[in-house]
Amino acid sequence: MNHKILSKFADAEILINDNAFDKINLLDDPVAVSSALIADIISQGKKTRDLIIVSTEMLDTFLEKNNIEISSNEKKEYFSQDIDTQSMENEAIDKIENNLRLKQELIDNNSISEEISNKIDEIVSEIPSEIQAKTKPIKEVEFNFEIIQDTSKKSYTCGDIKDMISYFNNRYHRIKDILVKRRELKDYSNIADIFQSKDVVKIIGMVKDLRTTKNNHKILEIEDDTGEISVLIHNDNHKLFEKSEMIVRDEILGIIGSRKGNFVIASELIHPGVPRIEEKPMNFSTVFISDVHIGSCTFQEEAFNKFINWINGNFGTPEQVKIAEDVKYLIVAGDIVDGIGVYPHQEKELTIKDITKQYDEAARLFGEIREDIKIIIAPGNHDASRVAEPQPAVPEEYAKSLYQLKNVEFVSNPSIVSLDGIKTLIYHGRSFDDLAMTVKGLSHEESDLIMRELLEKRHIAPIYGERTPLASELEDHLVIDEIPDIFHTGHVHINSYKKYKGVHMINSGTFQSQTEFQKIYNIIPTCGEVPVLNRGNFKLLKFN
Ligand code: D5M
Ligand code: FE
Ligand code: ZN
Repeated sequence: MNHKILSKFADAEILINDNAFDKINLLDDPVAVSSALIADIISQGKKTRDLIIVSTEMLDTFLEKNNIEISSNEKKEYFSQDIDTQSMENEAIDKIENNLRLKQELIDNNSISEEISNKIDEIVSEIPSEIQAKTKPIKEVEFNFEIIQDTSKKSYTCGDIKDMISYFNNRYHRIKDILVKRRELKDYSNIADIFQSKDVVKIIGMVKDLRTTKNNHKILEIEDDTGEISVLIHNDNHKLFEKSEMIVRDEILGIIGSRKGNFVIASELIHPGVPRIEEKPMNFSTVFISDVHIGSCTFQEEAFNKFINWINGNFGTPEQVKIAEDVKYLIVAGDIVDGIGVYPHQEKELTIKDITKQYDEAARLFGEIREDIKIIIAPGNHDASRVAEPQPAVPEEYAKSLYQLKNVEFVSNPSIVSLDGIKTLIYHGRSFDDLAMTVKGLSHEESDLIMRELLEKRHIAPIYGERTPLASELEDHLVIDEIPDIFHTGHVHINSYKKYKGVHMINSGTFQSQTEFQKIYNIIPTCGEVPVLNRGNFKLLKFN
């Protein structure tokens, strides 16, 4: 009996002092009381790494609260079954009878059969009902988490020219499918057919090239399956000209205009666009971070530790602690570690110069986070995944220790996940560099404007062949087929938030202070500022 009680506490990672242990053994049902006491401690929010020692004082309070008295009756054995410790399943039972929280984890991980689940319930039900009734129920978190789109295992390209053709064809047709649903473009024509018509022409094409004439008009070279045509945007048409400033090479759009010889004079430019989406209720909180850069000299560990303490309910104002209690999901949009050899002479700026050790340190830090939060990790350009986008999930071979954390899910960059029905598009944000460089009015500081453009263009990285290396897959995985409820990005190291047509567009900043590289580009990071969607309301919590 004694070893059973001790192992109960040990399994729950709770210590018990000698006097309290002796006292428990004087009770009628020491095993049942131990189970109830452990359940009570856990239900009060014990964290895995909290050191809890049951003292006689604590035991007395518990006994008093539950009207349990010490009597000299014969001790009863509540767990009469002989547990076969050889069997893996029964070993699980042995643990679970002592730790309801562990049971929940196993259920969450789908690693528990119905039969075992029933057995556990049976064992738990043997705790006397009067004690059960007085014990607070353990917070059982039910996750309705789903990976809707992940490209980790879908990368088949061998880099052939054939792949390039099918890549662009796929991109064109997927976005065209969205455009043809636009009322204005229902009666569009193929480019090859417009030379017969004189009046209004409507075409859907990819921007092969664009330039500004010496008189400051804009010319787009537009291509579809059937041909090519030059489209002129006259600068007298101020509104249209302004809109055309946002157009980039390789995007797909609809054009309405009139044909003049071999030109189309545009009167309207139509993006695939974003229909307003209806807001869905969220009865939980989701936390968004990115660009932690663990292993870098400029990683702000102190701020990150404050963040961990907050999420675990141990730091912040009462209002902030209340938000922390609601947290169910934590999304990490890339650059978890600083990586190795990402830029020249990076080693001078690293505290950890080994990629596996960087992920070990990440596992240590993320492992501090309470286990009833699901952590979803996508890679960034500093992570150990291939750099070409779509980037497969952080590879297990470099991040074994991170993969050992039970509450972590690894997804590709970009990816789409459903958090209890809230569709979330996660993208690190490398293409922001290209858009900020190419488009007047777009900058790293205002990534919300860039996110809006990407949604309007329905593509994560519209410009092909610039700084963002794109893998020419047979299929274009970067097309935004469906509008998400949340669009979460990172990379620029500057927080931003905007709600656009009902979509929460969030850039989660960084935990890295300014690097030498960022000094040159005058990038001033917002460090340790963490966006949270608290039951649908945006909050920015500061840990800097
Ligand atoms: O990116 C950190 C910051 O540096 C972010 O603001 C983008 C900027 N950055 C990174 N690479 C480039 C290039 N090639 N051009 C311009 N700006 C860049 P990180 O991915 O964390 O290094
Ligand atoms: Fe970064
Ligand atoms: Zn980055």
